[in-house]
Amino acid sequence: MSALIPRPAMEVAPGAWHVPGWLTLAQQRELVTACRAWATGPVPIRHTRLPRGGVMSVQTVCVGWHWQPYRYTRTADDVNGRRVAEFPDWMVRLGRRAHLEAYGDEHAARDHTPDTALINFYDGQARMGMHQDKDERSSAPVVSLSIGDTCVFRVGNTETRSKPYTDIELSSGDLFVLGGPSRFAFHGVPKVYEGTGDPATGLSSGRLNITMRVTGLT
Ligand SMILES: O=C(O)CCC(=O)C(=O)O
Repeated sequence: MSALIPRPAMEVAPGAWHVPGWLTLAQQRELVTACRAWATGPVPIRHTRLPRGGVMSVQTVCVGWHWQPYRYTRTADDVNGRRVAEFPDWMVRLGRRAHLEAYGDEHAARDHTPDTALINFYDGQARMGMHQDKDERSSAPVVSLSIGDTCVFRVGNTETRSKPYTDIELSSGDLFVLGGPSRFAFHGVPKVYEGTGDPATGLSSGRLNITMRVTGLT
């Protein structure tokens, strides 16, 4: 059996940290189980409709607050009108640990209180175009966890969707935190490498991404 060798965190852009292999296999399995339950209800996972009529290629389910383009609501008015699942305390603790891992600031990590998670499922064809996460009223960092297939994650700049940007690979168990000067940087997922995930995570195919955010809403 090979030992897991911790790899160092890397600052990909100012305030944007990549921590490869942050989640253990057991933690990934627990997250997959939780996400699978959320995907069935109270609000089922779905392809989000875009204001101009298109649909996103990823499927999304939310906890805490329901996201649709430009707004967060407690009820999923564009799906079945039901209130989304509560944001669990264990996820707040996970978000705080991720914050501490990225920035090493115990005080700031204790104050970090995510209240929503967007759970995205990518099949082999799904992609996410370059966008900014700016529907939150808070500039607290966005914590992102990846499970399953490896993808190319593109981290750009705060001004345009195009260059300069940096492409990295996010693999199963990786943590990525987008905060500080990069909090509102454009970012996206131009490619998923189908079939690269380990089914031992509980995900037999595809890629799961969980972003925990602070909405700043009450
Ligand atoms: O799937 C990812 O790694 C990124 C997801 C993302 O950009 C988002 O949910 O806003």
